[in-house]
Amino acid sequence: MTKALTGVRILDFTHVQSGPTCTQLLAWFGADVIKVERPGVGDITRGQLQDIPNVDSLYFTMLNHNKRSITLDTKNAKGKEVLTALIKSCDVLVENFGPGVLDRMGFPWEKINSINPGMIVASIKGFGPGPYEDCKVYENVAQCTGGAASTTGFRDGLPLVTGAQIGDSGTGLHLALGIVAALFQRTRTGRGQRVTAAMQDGVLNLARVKLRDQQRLAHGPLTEYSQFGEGIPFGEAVPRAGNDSGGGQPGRILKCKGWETDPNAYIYFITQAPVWEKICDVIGEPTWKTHPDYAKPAARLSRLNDIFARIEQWTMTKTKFEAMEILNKDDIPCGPILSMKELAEDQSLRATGTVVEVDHPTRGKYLSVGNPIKLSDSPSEVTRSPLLGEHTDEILRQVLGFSDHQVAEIHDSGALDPPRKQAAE
Ligand code: CAO
Repeated sequence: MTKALTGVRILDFTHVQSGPTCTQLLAWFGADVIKVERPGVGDITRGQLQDIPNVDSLYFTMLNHNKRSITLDTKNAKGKEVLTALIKSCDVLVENFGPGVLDRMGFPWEKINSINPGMIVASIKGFGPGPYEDCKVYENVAQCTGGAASTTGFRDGLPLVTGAQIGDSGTGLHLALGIVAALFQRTRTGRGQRVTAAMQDGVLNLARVKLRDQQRLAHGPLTEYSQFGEGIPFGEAVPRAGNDSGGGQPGRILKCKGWETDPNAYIYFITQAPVWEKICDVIGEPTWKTHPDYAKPAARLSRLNDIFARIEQWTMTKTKFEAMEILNKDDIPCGPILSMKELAEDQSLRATGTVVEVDHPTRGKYLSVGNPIKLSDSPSEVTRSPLLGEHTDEILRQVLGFSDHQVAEIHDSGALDPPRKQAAE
């Protein structure tokens, strides 16, 4: 069966997390992703956070499914020839090197464009043009500079980063969309183009509602924030709002049965206005349906702490799953706080392929997150990540069409060998 991106070939120069997330998605949609790695070293994540000695880490395997790996020293003269051949044979080059690396390698956009005018060159950098454009950036730097950290956490505590990798994986997702859009435009123009996604921009895009709130501050306090009900004045910038909901409906994380020993025995509970009367019935406060202090959303705003304390008295009598079942019958929006252990064991996520078991020749079986985007006519199978350089000869012969003699020459040139260490002075 053909897939959405069957026939698209990607020259994958990505490493660590942000870029690999992007190319993994493209591979799941059917693109042939050829990951170019440094001989002997490979993507640095192969050896990071290793749980089993000398085996590709889960960090690497979970970000590089469905790809092929070729090792190539692109600073070697013959290596540059092979890279040029790869540029001619691929549709898209994806990279997330530090600023200026591709230029220093001898492959600026103009050169790539002259080698293959149809090639789309997609890049992730930490920042767009501006004062920080030369900086190297990792996940938490992006979360901090993109507005997420200043708006995450509790008002009287430190800024917080979130466990969801919105800087790396979030920007990888943005880039993937840019690449697919550029591929679509190329069907009309025949031309390649540059696609860039800066991690700061990606995080700010995901923190868009907080820029909304920044502008609302000029017109008065943010009434849905707990601090309004607590009578604490707002400053010049959007404050951290704890677990307050980002929408217009107040929400909180509340304890459930077992919270004393289970760190995840909690539920997110939203007091959505249209179901307020049902909430009153469920928690055993039917008089609140008509009481002037509780009946209307505006009246409730200054009493949210008391209201949620009362709701929590009720949630503490139920497990998070019992509460979810009861509340959902009445369309009361809520969500149990699910641990990674619970998600790993969730059979419905297994059934949809969102959580998959993958077999790897040196690591054995492990769990991964499959393609979260489902296409009805382009199903995704998750296949294991490649070993370092596993497909080098296959790519040289089958993709680039090199003869035995040429392949031998490439081997002899040192382009496939780890760079020799410089002798100590
Ligand atoms: N052959 C020969 N050299 C290679 C090579 C290959 N196949 N692949 C990479 N290299 C070389 C590069 O040419 C570069 O050399 P120079 O510095 O001499 O030009 C060198 O490897 C280092 O590249 P780098 O700057 O990308 O890597 P780093 O480890 O120093 O920095 C990172 C890593 C992530 C901070 C940086 O790549 C970056 O800022 N990327 C953009 C933002 C990003 O994606 N960050 C998210 C990372 S995930 O948290």
